[in-house]
Amino acid sequence: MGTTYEGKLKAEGMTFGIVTSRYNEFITGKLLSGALDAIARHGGSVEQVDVAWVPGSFELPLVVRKLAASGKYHAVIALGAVIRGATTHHEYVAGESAKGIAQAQLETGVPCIYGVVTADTLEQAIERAGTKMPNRGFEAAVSAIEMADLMRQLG
Ligand code: INI
Repeated sequence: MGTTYEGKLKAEGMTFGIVTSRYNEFITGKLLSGALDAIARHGGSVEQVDVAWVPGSFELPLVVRKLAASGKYHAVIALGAVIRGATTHHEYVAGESAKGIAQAQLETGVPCIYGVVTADTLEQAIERAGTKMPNRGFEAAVSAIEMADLMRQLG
C-alpha cells in the first residue's frame, strides 16, 4: 500500500478567513462563536482569523472567493443560516451559495468550507447552532483545520 494522507486537527500557525452572513444573525453569530472556539481549542490563534460580514448567504461566495484568492489564508469558512420561508426564495439562496462556495475552492485551490445551516424551521436552525445538535460553525472550523493540514501535506 502507498501513502495514506490524513489532515491533522492542529490549527497552530494557521490563518483563516471567515465570511459570516448578517441575515439570521441570531443564528450566524452563534456559528461564528463556535468556529472561533474550535480554532482556539485546536491550538490556533483567533488573532490569525479575519472575519468579513455580508448581508445574506447569497453574498457569501463572492467574498469567500476573494479571501481565498488573496493567498492570505490556509482555509476560508462560510457561515450562514437559510431558513425555509413562505416562498421559494430560500431555495435559490441556499443552492447558489453552496454552488458558489464549491466553485470558489475549485478555482482557487484553497479549502472553502460550507458552514451554512439549512433548516425548515427556526427551531431546527437553533438546534444546529449548538443546542440539541453540535454547533455547525464549530464543525465547519474543524473541517477547515483538517482540510488545511491535508492540503499542506499534499503540497
Ligand atoms: N439569506 C440568508 O442568509 N438566509 C435566508 O434564509 C434568506 N432568505 O430566506 O431569504 C436570505 N435571503 C437574503 C439573500 O441571501 C440576499 O442577501 C438577498 O437576496 C440580496 O441579494
